[in-house]
Amino acid sequence: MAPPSDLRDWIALLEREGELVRISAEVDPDLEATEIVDRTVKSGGPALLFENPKGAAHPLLVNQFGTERRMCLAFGVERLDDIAARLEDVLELQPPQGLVEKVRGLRKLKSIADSMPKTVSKGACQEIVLTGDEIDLDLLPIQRCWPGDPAPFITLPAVITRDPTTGTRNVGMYRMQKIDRRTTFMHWQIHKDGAADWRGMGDRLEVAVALGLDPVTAYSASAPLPKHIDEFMLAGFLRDEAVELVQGKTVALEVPANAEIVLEGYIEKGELATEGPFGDHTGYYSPAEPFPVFHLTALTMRRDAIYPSIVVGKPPAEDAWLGKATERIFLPLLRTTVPEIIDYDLPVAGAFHGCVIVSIRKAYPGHAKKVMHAMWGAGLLSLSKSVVVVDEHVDVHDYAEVFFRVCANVDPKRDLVLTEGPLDQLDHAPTLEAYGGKLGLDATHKGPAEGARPWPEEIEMSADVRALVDRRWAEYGIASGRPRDAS
Ligand SMILES: Cc1cc2nc3c(=O)[nH]c(=O)nc-3n(C[C@H](O)[C@H](O)[C@H](O)COP(=O)(O)O)c2cc1C
Ligand SMILES: [Mn+2]
Repeated sequence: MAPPSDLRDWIALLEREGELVRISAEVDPDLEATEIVDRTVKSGGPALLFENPKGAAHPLLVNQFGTERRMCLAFGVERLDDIAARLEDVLELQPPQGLVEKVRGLRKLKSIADSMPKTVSKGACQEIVLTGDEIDLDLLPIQRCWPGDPAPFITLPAVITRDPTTGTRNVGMYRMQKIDRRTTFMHWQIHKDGAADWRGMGDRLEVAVALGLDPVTAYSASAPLPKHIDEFMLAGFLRDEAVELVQGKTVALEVPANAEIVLEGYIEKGELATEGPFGDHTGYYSPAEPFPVFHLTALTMRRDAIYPSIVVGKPPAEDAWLGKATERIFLPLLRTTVPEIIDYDLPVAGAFHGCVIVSIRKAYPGHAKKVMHAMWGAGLLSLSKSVVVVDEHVDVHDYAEVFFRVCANVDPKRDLVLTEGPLDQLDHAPTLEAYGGKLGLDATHKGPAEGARPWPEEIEMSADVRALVDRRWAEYGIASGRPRDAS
């Protein structure tokens, strides 16, 4: 099934699939909505459409991404790995051999060409245009998520900028603390592309913010692409349909035509103020710090616009599944430079940058250490605080098995790598902000060339005995237990 074409199409799909509940009771976007959402997310519950958020003129959609099933519905796939398979197919573009191959190759090239965003003349996102004094963020049910948050925060935006030097577009998801009816902060962390556009700005940097997109385009804003790649192109590829853009009303930026709401405006060079604290995805409040101020020049909307939000906090929260989508989608990309990687896992409890588990096809001494350094050199994975490397036959998603391998196979003196480098700006544990220690754990089997004694063999039952017990299982009369060999 094709991914939804806009937020309304997505809401209709969620409703047909029994994945959305409408809440007509008046609910306060100040804290109350968070408590409802947090309980719902942690019990694997549905997306919530608050039709009567207190004090606002528009409904509030939360938890659209909160389960694996909804994430798959969003992308129109059975399993998240199916998304990666399509990407892998394109990345393995080889010079075609015969005619059939050539036609197949052309089709692949076409799917890339068709992914480029295209400009259209009219968009539903501009059915209503408010400028100057008409702009009023109080119309929107912006959530104040946690008791220590000083103000409401826009949490699910696609923030659009252009590189002041090259002109390439960037789209990112960065929280925006509301300051007043026409002003917010822009939380561009130091390692992000949005922050690079900001650092390179002249006197003014124009910014557009799209809210309420089709789920794939909304996801793409959170995708850690290299700086020169437009996130809307990835969205077009993943949707199999180009993202349509319209010219902004007051900025020289294009915005998604299907957005529910668009905020247009600018950042003034050197204008910083104190943002935060914010109850963050680390499970702690990130501290108040200076961040740029965003001035709105227009607020455009669809008629009856729906405002989307996401609540982060102690994991697992809704953003877990945005992270898992990235983990799956980026595996083929990671493999283009580190082909020995079999699989990897970013545990949700590790808050994305805390821990990476990676399995490799080990071929030479120090190979696991090479892969650790590759991870610490790859895009935003470079912020990973710890990397655990296991052999190819270990299931990286089975944390009990990974723990077993770490305990069984690591000599801390020989197999730990302690180094340092950039860390997630939100991580409060390092002595300095955004920089500190990193830990690598080599839990692979080691050879003599790595200073190990002869490695013992792992225990496995022989295949013929397993087959025999499978055949005879009923005869033994054991009701419980694993009747058939699952390995
Ligand atoms: C719900 C959610 C909230 C996020 N909030 C922020 C934020 O406030 N600041 C930030 O720099 N990154 C934030 N991120 C991470 C960025 O969206 C992500 O790193 C993305 O790759 C940034 O895009 P860029 O690399 O084009 O800058 C958030 C991600 C999610 C899923
Ligand atoms: Mn980017």
